[in-house]
Order: sequence, then C-alpha cells, then structure tokens
Amino acid sequence: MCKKVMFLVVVLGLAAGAQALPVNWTIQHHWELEETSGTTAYDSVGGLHASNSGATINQPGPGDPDFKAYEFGAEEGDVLSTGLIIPSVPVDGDWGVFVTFKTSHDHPTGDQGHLFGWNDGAADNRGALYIYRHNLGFWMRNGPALATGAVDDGKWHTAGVVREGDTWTLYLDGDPKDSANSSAAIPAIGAVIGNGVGYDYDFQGLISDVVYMPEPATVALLGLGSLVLLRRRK
Ligand SMILES: [Ca+2]
Ligand SMILES: [Ca+2]
Repeated sequence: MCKKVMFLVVVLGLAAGAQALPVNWTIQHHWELEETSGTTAYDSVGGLHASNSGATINQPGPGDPDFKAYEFGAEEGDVLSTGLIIPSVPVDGDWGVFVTFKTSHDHPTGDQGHLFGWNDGAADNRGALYIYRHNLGFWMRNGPALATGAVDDGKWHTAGVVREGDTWTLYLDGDPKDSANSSAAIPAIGAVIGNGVGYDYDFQGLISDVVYMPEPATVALLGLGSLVLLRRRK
C-alpha cells in the first residue's frame, strides 16, 4: 500500500442535497454515461468524448433514479472507444481508473468481461480491469496480475486500479484488495470500456461511470456515493 495515497471516505448523506465533494482529485476524464440519445459518450472533464458501438444507453444507474448507465450485452462488438492513450512511461506514468458497474453475468469459466482495458489479444503488456470466474481482477501481460473476491452479487460496485511508480493496486468499493510491483509500460493502444480492443472480451451488465486520473497523489475515495457526486447534472 503506497503511503502517498490517502483515502478519505466520503459519506453520502441520504437526504437529497446533502453533498460534499471530495477534494484533491485530479480527474482528467469522466465518462458519466448519462446520455439518452446518440452514440457519443461525453467526457465531462477532459473533452475526450468516447464513441459508443452497440451498448444500450439510458439504462438505470445506481442511487438516484435519474442517474443513467450503459448496458453491454452478450453480443460481440459493443464497446466504448475512449481514444485514451494511458501514459506509458514507468515512474512518470502514474494513473488510476475507476469503473462503477453491475454485472449481469458471472463469467463462471474461462470467459472474461472487460470493464476497462487495452487488450487487443496480441500486444505485449496488453491488459484490462475485468471480471473473471466471478471475481474482479486486473491483468497485464508481462505486468501485474491482481485479483479480489466475487462481484456477481447483483449489486453496484466500483472497481479501480491505480499505478504509482511501480506499485499497482486493485481496489473494490474504496478498499485496496491486492497489489504488486511491475515496471511494465503500457503499449500505445487506445483504451476502451466494456470489451477488448477489436477482440471479444464481452462485459455483460451495466456501467454507470468511468473516472480516469493521472498522478493520484491524493485519492479521495470512494464508494459509489462519491462517484455519483462527481457528476454534473445536465
Ligand atoms: Ca458485448
Ligand atoms: Ca452514469
């Protein structure tokens, strides 16, 4: 566990309007997945809008009934292309990504459901944050392999992976669950949401929010509530 990463649990008040925004986040991109029309998934922070191929928009999200999510089905090809190239230089390449999701498939055998990744099925150091044999995991070829417990309980969860220097940490619902050291660089493949990159690793279920941040010197985390609070109402 990296000492530089501090965690502040943001308590979401149940009463409407009882909101406290987390501080010291360095959010670079936030795909809120609130769209009710079109094929563009807007990045409300960084302007790096994603392109939706096949996911069903305008589905119910967590918490407030007004919050929306995208649903990814069993068919191949549905994917959100973010255009994001993750900084790949070791040491300087600190970053983190958090995905709020609810799976509708437990991936009981060898199939994988990718929440966020850059796995084209070929490149060295390809990798993904994914669901595999009921569990949440992060895997990179020639890099770290991290895993935690089952997430196929019909509930919303927030999964995350953070790289700080050569330390990689897997998070589930705000808690660090696993970590490893690796100096592996990430190849220059555009990251995607909900599938592999031109390769079939179908996630099946709902994704409500994806937050990407570089250099997480202070990560104020995290439960579902705090992510929900970040969204900007349109
Ligand atoms: Ca699919
Ligand atoms: Ca959402």
